[in-house]
Amino acid sequence: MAVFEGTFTQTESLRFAIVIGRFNDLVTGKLLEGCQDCLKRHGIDPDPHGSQVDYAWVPGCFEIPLLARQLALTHRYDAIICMGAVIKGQTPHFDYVASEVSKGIAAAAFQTGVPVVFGVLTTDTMQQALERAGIKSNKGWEYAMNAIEMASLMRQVQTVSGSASDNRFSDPGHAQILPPALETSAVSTDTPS
Ligand code: INI
Repeated sequence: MAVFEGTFTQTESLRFAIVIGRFNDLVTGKLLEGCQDCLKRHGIDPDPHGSQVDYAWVPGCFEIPLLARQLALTHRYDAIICMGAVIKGQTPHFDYVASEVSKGIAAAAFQTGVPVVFGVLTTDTMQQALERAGIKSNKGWEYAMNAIEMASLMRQVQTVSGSASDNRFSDPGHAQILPPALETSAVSTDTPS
């Protein structure tokens, strides 16, 4: 009946928020540069004084989900890009932070109906993190691509499901339930065989 696929054109009306951890900012600063470069090359103005991208710096990855959810609840953004770097140390601290940030980012997306990109590096060493933040490749670029694709895809699905406000919550009190798009099958599919 239909194939929904995000595109990377017609980006001039898209709006994004970027949530980024200061912890390991040698790495996260580079991820941000890669992300901004990708946005720019796809016609999105990354200037914080412009109208397309807002930024929120948080102390570390543990704080990312709270900001991501809060920003998503404003419904000003087509997608939220979260970036951070969790690097293994001598203690189990890494596991707690990595576990909470991954679960929290997934929850923020499900609870709000807004795409939230998981742009958090989890590595054993600083070297591995740097390799993924510009030395070999820059994952920040990939995270921006994911955000553009999801933003475009969600707009298409929202158009088909009636109105763009269908799966947008303005009341944080409703934030614990799934967005309508996930509760009802808003996009009909063929009867399963
Ligand atoms: N935060 C990170 O973003 N990366 C890490 O590697 C990290 N480690 O390993 O400790 C880290 N810790 C800080 C944490 O995210 C919180 O900011 C802190 O616990 C205060 O809540």
